[in-house]
Amino acid sequence: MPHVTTGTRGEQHPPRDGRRWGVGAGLGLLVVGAALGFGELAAGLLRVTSPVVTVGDALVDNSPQFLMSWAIALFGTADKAVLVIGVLLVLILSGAALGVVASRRPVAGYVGLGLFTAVGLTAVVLRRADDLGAATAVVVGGVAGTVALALLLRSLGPAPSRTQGPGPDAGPQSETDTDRADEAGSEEDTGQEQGPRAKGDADGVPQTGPDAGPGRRGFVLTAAGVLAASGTAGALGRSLPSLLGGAGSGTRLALPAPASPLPALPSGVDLGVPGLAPFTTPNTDFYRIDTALTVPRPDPARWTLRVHGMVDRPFEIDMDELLSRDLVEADITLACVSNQVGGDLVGNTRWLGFPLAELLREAGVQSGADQILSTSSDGWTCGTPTEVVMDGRDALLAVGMGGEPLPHEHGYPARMVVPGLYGFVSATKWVTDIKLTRFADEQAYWAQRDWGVRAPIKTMSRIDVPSPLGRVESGEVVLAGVAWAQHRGVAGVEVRVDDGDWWEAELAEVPGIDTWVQWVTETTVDPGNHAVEVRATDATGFTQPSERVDPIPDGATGWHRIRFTAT
Ligand SMILES: Nc1nc2c(c(=O)[nH]1)N[C@H]1C(S)=C(S)[C@@H](COP(=O)(O)O)O[C@H]1N2
Ligand SMILES: [Mo]
Repeated sequence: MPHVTTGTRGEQHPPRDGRRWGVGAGLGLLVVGAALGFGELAAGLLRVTSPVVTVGDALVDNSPQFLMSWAIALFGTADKAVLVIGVLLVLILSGAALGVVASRRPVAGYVGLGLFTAVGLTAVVLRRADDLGAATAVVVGGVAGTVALALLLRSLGPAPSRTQGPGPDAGPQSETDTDRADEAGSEEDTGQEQGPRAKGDADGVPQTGPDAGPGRRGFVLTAAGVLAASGTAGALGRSLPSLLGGAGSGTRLALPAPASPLPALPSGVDLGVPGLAPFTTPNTDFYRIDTALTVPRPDPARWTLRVHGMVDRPFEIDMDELLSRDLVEADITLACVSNQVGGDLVGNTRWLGFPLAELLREAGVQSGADQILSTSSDGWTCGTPTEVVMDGRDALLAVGMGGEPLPHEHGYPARMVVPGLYGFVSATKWVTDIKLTRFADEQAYWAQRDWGVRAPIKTMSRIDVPSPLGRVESGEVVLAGVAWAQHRGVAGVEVRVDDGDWWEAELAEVPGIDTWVQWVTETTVDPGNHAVEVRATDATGFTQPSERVDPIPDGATGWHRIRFTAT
């Protein structure tokens, strides 16, 4: 590749301020890109969580409670996308700042990169995520960023305020690469430790002789080389897990038929009212709530569940053995404690799994072990009252949902489901560990964050039709919705319009007491604005209170009220 020294360098040194800022910011972004790209590649090769995700996960784990509830309330299932965008914005801004500073004071750039690396390593420690491998990925990213910074700075030539090279005090980590790259007078030396990108980058560095600041052309070429190398590394890292097969690859479990299948759902479960939530929530529409930034993908071939703690016979069970057991089916409506009155963090389906109580009986639960502390493959923990799981209800170690293996988002290859308890105290997805312990001795993830400890699902009802603020024709109007009181059953649903008298809605059929029930009724309204309210009474005779209570710590209460307009 021919490299020509242009005669225009004079006007570039020093370039105008705005321009220099722009170049600095661009340089910083390239450096951050190199760190991320190669961090991603290392994570892919080592099959560990990528540095960005580790940092995001650590943020999720350690963000204050109010921020988490706020994010869930405001963004619902999109809270993760918002967090990722936030992390990227911070990276872009700090990367640009790092570049601007580094193009004037290189040492500061290396120190900045060291800080980036330190943040990543802190996140690894906080997450205790795949420890050594994840840390290695962070360090590889830091080294790549350092090398990129050195190459880019050198291609820029001496900075105006830079009277000497960065010298031996360059940056707290990966000194070797940095110093070598910076002190080296020739491309051959810098290329030495750069692995796959050595060629591209070396090519990008113009050979303009010892005294010539390589200038704009050199910078552009180096920048292009760095960009190409980082992009390739990042893309490769992202696609490696599926290329290498195994965990996360396309192969899905083939589920056996249930040993004791449930009869088909009664046809009367669905009233077929347009706009009303279907009795069975399709898997693709099922709400998703968890703390995982990237969906964990444990390999079913290597999956095991360990049952231990206060038990007489601790054991471990793998997927082959689990699937060879007599599996049962159960219709259960799952609900999230964060669901607001009228919210949609609730769904119903038919689950396939092995009774949790039987597993625990095999292990022999010792007296006093009042908590089942379950842990997911990504380290989330959940505390479930032992007596609830053992009381005869259909608490499952589930492998199937809606006639299919669990979708990855919903806990593949195995999760817990306990009818009557909010998900955060019962429904561990990607579960790999069950420890019998005492509530007094150990606290699960959300309990540590001031949420409830024993959290039965509260009796609740929701209006789906008309839609909130919807328009309908005056005259006969259909009102419909769902109500739930898992493991107690819904005895009745009452409705009132414009604060008038309550009347009983008609209930659809249900397969049991663990699911929600559809309700429907009709009324006549004049043109104008109207309000509908609903309240359910469960089979214990308890009627939903009107008092509005926030989801934290153990579930919202209040009557769902919507407004609509009749024309
Ligand atoms: N591993 C793991 N399992 C988890 C969670 C989590 O954050 N991590 N969240 C729980 C919560 S709060 C709820 S409401 C349910 C939601 O299950 P779903 O996403 O399948 O609807 O999963 C539970 N299981
Ligand atoms: Mo939840």
